[in-house]
Amino acid sequence: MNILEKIYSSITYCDGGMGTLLQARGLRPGEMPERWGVARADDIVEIHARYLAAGCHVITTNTFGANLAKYSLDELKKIIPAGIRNVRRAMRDFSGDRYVAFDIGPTGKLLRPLGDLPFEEAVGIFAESVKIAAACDPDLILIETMNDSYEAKAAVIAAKENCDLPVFVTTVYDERGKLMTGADPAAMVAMLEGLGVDALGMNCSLGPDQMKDIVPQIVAEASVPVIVNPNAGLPRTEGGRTVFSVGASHFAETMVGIVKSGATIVGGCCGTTPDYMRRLVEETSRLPFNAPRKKSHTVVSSYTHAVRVGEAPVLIGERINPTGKKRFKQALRDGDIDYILGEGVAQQDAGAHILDVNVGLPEIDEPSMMEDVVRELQAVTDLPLQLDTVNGEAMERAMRAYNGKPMVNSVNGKPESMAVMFPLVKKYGGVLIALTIGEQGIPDTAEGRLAIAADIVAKAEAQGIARRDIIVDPLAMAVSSDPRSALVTLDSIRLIESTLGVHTSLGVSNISFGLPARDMVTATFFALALQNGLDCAIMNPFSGEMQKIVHAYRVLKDLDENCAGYIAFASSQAAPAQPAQAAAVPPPSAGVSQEGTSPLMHAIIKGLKEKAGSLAAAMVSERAPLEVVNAEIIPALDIVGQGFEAKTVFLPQLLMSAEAAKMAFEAVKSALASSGGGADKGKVILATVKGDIHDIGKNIVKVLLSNYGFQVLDLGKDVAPETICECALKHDIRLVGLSALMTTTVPAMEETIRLLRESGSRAKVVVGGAVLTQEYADMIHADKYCRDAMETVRYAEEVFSS
Ligand code: B12
Repeated sequence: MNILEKIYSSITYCDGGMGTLLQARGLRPGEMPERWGVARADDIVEIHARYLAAGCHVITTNTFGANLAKYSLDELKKIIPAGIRNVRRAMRDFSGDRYVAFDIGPTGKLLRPLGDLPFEEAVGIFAESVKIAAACDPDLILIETMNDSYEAKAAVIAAKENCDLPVFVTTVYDERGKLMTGADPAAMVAMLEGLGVDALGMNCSLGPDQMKDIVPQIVAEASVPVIVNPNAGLPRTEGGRTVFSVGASHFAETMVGIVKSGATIVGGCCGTTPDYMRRLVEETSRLPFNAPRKKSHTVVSSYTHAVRVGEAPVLIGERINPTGKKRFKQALRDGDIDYILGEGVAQQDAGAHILDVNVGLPEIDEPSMMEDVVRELQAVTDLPLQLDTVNGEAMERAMRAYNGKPMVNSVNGKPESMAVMFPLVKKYGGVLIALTIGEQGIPDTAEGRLAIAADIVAKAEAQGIARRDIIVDPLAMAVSSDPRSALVTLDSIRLIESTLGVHTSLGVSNISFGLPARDMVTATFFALALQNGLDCAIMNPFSGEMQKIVHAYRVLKDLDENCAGYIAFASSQAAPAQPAQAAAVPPPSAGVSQEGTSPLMHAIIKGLKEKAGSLAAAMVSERAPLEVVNAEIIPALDIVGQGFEAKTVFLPQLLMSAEAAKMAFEAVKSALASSGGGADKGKVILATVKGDIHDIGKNIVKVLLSNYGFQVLDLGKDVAPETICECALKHDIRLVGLSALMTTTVPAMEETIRLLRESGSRAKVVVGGAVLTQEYADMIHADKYCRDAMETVRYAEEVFSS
């Protein structure tokens, strides 16, 4: 039977760790394990054979790092075929269901916006490996150890575009069930199933004990088989060697619970050996097989979380759309993305759950603008997006760039529309909004609209798009021009939902077009639509009337535990200073407390670069520049840092905030008073220590020292102790300033001080950075600890005047 038949018929066993076994056979630190496939093929074959003997079905090739980011194409052409050949050789002596999994690990580089690697380059890197592997005929592709959902998406696209092999994906969760870049299991399942993977789950980083609570979350969401390949517990270092905390018996016993909770493809990762797998097979092979169950819920996702449709009203913010908005049109013409991002952030604050993104203007390049806006929006908001365009190229570029499972707005009943949108949804995944517009326009009866919806659903299903991934929009026309319009739409919602079993969405604002005091009509219509079963509304989240309806509706429908959301909203209404913004619906899932923040702090917290820059520039004309730094920029970053620690803020947001803080500081820099009068008071070295890339604080210190007349030799960030030492000796430096922001990099600071002293340098060392305290500074024998930049200037004056 082939691998797809196998995973739907019985528990399937993957193999366990490879790296740790190679180390035991002499793999040196820093040596590339994949090269052993060619140079030490017999060792690799023997390890594979031991896993086969233990009862494993899926044997992973030793090609984890075999990609263009680490090897030349010529070398890949040797390593990858050798990797697949080695598994086949090992299998010769074994019968039964055995499969070769071509293994793909991460590139080792961070994708934009976290790092430098563009998404399409990542796709290209993986594509080369897939092409070489596909020619050697493995049984499946296993994309594993992915800790960034975006990189996982790049790898899946590369696999799907370059071969027809089944694709399995496992990602790395932390103990709280989040990827490094923030995704929870529901978000990962939504995106990966949307991309059409055949099995998914988790591996590495944790042991079975830490994974057992996360597995049910994946099983509850997934329609495909769930893979669980844990480490042999958590690693620790003993005498320079990595050892793992869990033995084979405990591993296998814990895996029993994991299989019972629904995982059907199981194996091991770092630290596990053939013995672990043998015990695993012994303990679990007689357990009943929990065949994966198809789920029927409708889900969209962002890079952090999923939004489920059908439980409570889903609010889709309509403000990123040029229709009828002069300012927005101008922003599009000027390429003023920051304005658009601001609209996104504000709607999230006002309680939107999803953001509609429409940037269509005839005079602009819509595909490029759509792609840019989608990429940038994802850096400032973690809400799922509804991609809103009829332009196929714009839709494809947006879907590719999107890090999750989007809403796709829209398809209609015309064949040409379906021909464009269905293949895109099939390839990239998404929930498709189906408008009830046919060849003859919009029918004026509910039955007519149902017929179009039924036709779209049937044709989509025939193309392999699940019914749950279609939401019907029965359309609302202005009641001022057609008095029966609202009634027909309300009937359509009921009829379509009860007949087709799909969810519905509606742009509700249109109904009141042409009437005065539109909000009143729109909000009442919205309430009626909700009562008739409407699931999603494309609406203006800043409308107070709409907010009132949503909050009251949630209370009346028992969707608001202890009426907490309603009470918060009502009290915000009572406080006149804060209109609709105060109580989101329900409170935004992610973010940080922003109470009492100024507009500049808000811009930094939200990562709005341009805005932070212009606000800071305006502020320095009224306030002392250093005060802007100390009372605005640093506290804003502190708030983001606290959110990061509490796991409500994730790396992409942290990064955007850092960028915004830098922009703000750039604006402040030129205004910082120079009291040095161009004097050369002496040379000072500044550096952020080895292993640490935080440099905002160090750069502030640099600007101040320079402005006070010191010549700063800035060695940058992540600087080795030797480099600092060499420079200090070469220039006979009298003062070295070291910065460290992480507890883990304080030892590098200590090492630098030690080396400076040993080298005979006469430099005094001043240390700083958020993590340092006077106590730490004493412990590592620094001459001085300075809390901020101004204190550093004073100390420098002291050193050079003595
Ligand atoms: C911005 C930021 C980032 C940005 C940095 C961008 C950049 N170019 O600097 C990015 C997104 C890249 C980042 C990455 C990471 N970060 Co970070 N980051 C922060 C954040 C939010 C703000 C830091 C900052 O710039 N503050 C503002 C500046 C002005 O303050 P400051 O540096 O303290 O500087 C002042 C004084 O300390 C002093 N000073 C500073 N340097 C010097 C030097 C001398 C000589 C002197 C005398 C004085 C002095 O004067 C300055 C001005 O008054 C902090 C949280 C926080 N509140 O500190 C986390 C934080 C430092 N990061 C953290 C972590 C964990 C990380 C990552 C490991 C995350 C990850 N999983 O990848 C990576 C680290 C990668 C690495 N190897 O370094 C943790 C560290 C935890 C710890 N205690 O060890 C923090 C504390 C967040 C948290 N609460 O968890 N981060």
